[in-house]
Amino acid sequence: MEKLIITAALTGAEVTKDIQPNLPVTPDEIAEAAYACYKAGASIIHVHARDEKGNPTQSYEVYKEIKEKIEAKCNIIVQPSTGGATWHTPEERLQPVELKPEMATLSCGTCNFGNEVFMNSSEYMEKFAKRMQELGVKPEVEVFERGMIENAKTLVKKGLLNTPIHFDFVLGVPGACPGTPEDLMHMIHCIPQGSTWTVAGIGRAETPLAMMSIVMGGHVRVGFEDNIYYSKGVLAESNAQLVERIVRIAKEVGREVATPDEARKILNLV
Ligand code: KMH
Ligand code: ZN
Repeated sequence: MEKLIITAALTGAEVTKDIQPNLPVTPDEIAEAAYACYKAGASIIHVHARDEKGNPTQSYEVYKEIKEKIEAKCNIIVQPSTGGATWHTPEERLQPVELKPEMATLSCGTCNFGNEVFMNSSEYMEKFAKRMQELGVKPEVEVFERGMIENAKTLVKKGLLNTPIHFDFVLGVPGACPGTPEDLMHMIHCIPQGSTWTVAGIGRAETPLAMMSIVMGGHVRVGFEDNIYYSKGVLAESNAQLVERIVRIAKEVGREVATPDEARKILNLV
């Protein structure tokens, strides 16, 4: 089995310091949290930027500052979000891709997202995939619903997405696919052979789905974007604390954890 790639999704676009006081929001806080996660065993940082007021922004300049600050501390893979917040325009969402990061997310379909709609029409998907391909940015295909896997296959057929695809199953978002073990099993059965995949279980689904992935040869995403708690009713102290738990579980079942350079090889980034 390949070594385990752990992604830390530090901030997201929806969580606030009011509900998770340890949420990193400034570029310095994000870089510090990224470094702590790197030391704990993460090899990818999934980044969402915030403006000076703490609101989500897709500003090229803010992502640039965050990327440079993280890269000054360690060689972890920096993966900006192109999902942003539900109210960002496609043009805003695409801005961090212009930094030519090694990876960026590519959401492959529209779904309900809490009380909002997360819009990803074919037009958006094709535009985003094309730009990532032009700039040599590896997409992490975000899958919130089963049909999104088919949309990714369509992008491959159109020559806009290279194989092997790397999927991220984001399961348990209110309004989209739940995060039960059966849901994850079904997703895995539907992806093309040779694909790599990771799972981001939302809320209470985070740890059980991570455990499944560890034993099945998938990879794991944890962090405040997906889950702010360590256990029922107990807020996590830091993103790194959530990474540390995954490293401990992996060790217990004999799955080695990948360094950033090992993750680069597994994901064909080098
Ligand atoms: N914040 C969500 C609306 C991504 O990062 O690519 C979208 C999201 C996906 O978080
Ligand atoms: Zn995200």
